[in-house]
Amino acid sequence: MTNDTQSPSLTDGFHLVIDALKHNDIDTIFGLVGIPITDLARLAQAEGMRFIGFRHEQHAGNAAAIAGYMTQKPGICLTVSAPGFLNGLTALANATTNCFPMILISGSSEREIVDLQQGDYEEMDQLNAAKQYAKAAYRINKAEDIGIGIARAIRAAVSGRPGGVYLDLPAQLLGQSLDAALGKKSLVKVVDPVPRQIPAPDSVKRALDLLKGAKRPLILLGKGAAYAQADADIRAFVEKSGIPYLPMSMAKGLLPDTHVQSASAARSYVLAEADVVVLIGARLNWLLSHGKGKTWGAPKQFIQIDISPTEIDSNVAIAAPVIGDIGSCVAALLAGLDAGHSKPSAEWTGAIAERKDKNLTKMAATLDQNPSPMNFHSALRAIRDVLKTHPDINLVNEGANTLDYARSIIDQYQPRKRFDSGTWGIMGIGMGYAIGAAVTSGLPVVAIEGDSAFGFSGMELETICRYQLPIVTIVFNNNGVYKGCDANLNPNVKNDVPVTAFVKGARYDKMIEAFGGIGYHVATPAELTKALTEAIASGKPALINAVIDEAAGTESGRLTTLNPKSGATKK
Ligand code: ADP
Ligand code: TZD
Repeated sequence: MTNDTQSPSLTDGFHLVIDALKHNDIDTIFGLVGIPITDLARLAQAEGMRFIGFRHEQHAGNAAAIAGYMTQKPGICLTVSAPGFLNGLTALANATTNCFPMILISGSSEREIVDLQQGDYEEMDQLNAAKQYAKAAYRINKAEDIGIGIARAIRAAVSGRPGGVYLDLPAQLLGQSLDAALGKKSLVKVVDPVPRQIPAPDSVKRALDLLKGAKRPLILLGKGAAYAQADADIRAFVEKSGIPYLPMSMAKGLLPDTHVQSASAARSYVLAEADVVVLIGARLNWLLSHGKGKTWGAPKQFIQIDISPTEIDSNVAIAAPVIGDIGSCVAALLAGLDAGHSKPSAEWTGAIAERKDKNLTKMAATLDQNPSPMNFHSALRAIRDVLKTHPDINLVNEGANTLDYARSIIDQYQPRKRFDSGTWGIMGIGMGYAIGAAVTSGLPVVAIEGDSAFGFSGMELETICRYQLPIVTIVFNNNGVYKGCDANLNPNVKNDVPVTAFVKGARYDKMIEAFGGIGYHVATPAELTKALTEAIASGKPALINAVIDEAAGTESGRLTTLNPKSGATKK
């Protein structure tokens, strides 16, 4: 350890970093060791923190980000310089994009050599590289600044709109000594890191007035609403107002998906027909067709609750912005509702109920089929029925068809239990989010993964087995990206591999067996039910290789229209 030979009256950069994190109740670091941070990880462990070591920094970063989302405390990811930092940077950018609080801490090489570009080991100007992908980026150069630097990083990550923060720790900083008493005094405990931001009363009144005149109101809950941990008030607002609501994918479970006011099964209808829409922690980005066009049908007026003032009018005009933290804003709206709010008309709620019934009956018929080989629907039916009996399980989900179908078929019953590709539609979050969720909650995780999606983070199965985490990964194996039945288009190379194809009949279950986990290979819904039930009950790392019809699904799932088409695919 670094401090073995140190005089008791001295401390150093290594110790101060760990002391500063612990001083702010941070108890876990996700990372990957090497020069110059190996001893930092050792010290963290020696000081009673958990260090969860990964096989690739992107997944450590994703674990940190999801831990941040679950707890409102920044998740910490620790990496080495240049390449390790860059591997973590994708996760930092993804966290910022999704408004998850995390801090990427990377060691960096000698400043004088980096700045003169003299070719140091893992040389890179990391601070400047990070700036454009992070909410904030800082470097600490002096040991006595570690306390304030960590405080600054924490506050930047969690206050206002949460996001990813980069913290650069030059190798020589870690080795710097400082008088121990001075060091102790330099630590900073962040006071009120997530301050309430109370909305202006006139903005609340404007919103309530608009709502009062609505004939076909709709509430849209986004993952900002889930993040805010204002679950009781959000539920009370929905129920007291009587307004139908739609959850965005990660807001599922904020109210149970089986709630009578959920309009999920009539999504297209309510988006097109609503006249006043209350956005609570949801952005009008591509996931909501930018608030305009065919999806949104007739012109409508928006009430938008968000902590970030510049989110307002980002895509369409917002009639009633309410700026503040969701807890305070929803509480204010709720208080305002008491004064003579009338519930939406039976005509509106009745029309929605009718659509829901029709769509649910149609979906039930599709789900009840038992094609051979299994398709997305029959596999997801089996999973849905098992998960119904485990409402507190964390669900991770990525892929194209696997993501789109699972999102609509698997119900969530509790808040902040669903973690998916999110705002970027990124592949590769699977095992990182699963590990982050398992470590943070101490509860089991089921990760439903397209076979392509799984491949991005598959090596973390070793991490899952090493830490014996209760994670069941289900790989929807249809032999390729989207589907597995594309043709070779190469006129010059006979039997060339189609661009979307993988090895046919791959046995992903064998991968986890290599690390001592339990592998299952299933081809029918009944086998899937049995394997999943057993795997969850075991509490052990498991992987279920679920064989799915390689012709099922569509290219890019529900995003087919986003694909520009070339001559190659047109013929
Ligand atoms: P979704 O993808 O579910 O639609 P988004 O990630 O697009 O959700 O939107 C989340 C929004 O929530 C962001 O605009 C963010 O600023 C906002 N937000 C996050 N946390 C809070 C909070 N505590 N209070 C208010 N707004 C928040
Ligand atoms: N790379 C990254 C980082 N993110 C992406 N979204 C993609 C590539 C492109 N992509 C998608 O948008 S979905 C997907 C890729 C590669 C995988 C789809 O195949 P799958 O899922 O096997 O995971 P389905 O369920 O079989 O469609």
